[in-house]
Amino acid sequence: MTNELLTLATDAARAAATLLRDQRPSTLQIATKSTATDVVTDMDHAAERLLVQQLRAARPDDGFLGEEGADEQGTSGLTWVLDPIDGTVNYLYGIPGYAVSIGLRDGSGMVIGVVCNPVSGELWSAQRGQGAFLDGHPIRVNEPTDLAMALLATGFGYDAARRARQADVLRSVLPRVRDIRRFGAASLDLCAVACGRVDAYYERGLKPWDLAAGGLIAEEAGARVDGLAGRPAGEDLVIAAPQALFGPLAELLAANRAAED
Ligand code: LIP
Repeated sequence: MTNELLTLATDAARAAATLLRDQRPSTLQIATKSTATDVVTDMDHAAERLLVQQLRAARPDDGFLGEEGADEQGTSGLTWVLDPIDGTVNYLYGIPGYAVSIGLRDGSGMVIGVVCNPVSGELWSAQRGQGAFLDGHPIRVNEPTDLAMALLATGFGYDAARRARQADVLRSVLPRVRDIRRFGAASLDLCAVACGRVDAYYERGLKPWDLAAGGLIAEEAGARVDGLAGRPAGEDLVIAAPQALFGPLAELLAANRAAED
């Protein structure tokens, strides 16, 4: 059954990606959310409506949880976790680093994940226990063992006080690693870990829809995706890294209280 669900999610992601890429108005209607820099556009809402409409048509009994307001319990035991535009600020500025992220979860966790970059056309996917793929080709994480040679991705919140703390953490991390990349979309950061474009990723403050699909894709590509001190990956902190790198990175982040404001 998961093959059919993956096909459904892939088709929906590509439909939303086409909408975002080809029907982006020259002037986006913008509103703000948690802070003045936390924006949502009319295209975020349009893409989420399209995703819910297309998925619900095939799966009327499933639940929905979306960044822009979709929130339905469902009766099937399956819930679609949607980020219609992950990397909204990049979309607003015309930076080609945003994604449509579709996860499906059951009572045991994530079942499938699909992340599509509308500009590059790249589509990452995974089914629980069946590996991770980029455009249908199998992908695996890098296997570095030396943190000092690791290329890390991270991100920052919208709240100024949290950003100050995240800068403090970054100040300690940056000299201990090869370098840092800040792409601006968590789902693409997690997919970058999955296909070896970066060695690891960490960020505090991710919402379920940021993590759902990309977290499964990274895990199925061989990454450990967790929080600190045995806690699961979540809003406190997400660390995605190859097994050999996870411990040293987690130790460095814990020493700098990266899971605290
Ligand atoms: C984004 C995340 C990213 C984070 C950004 C922003 P959004 O999500 O994917 O990792 O660093 O600040 O939260 O708001 O574009 O959906």
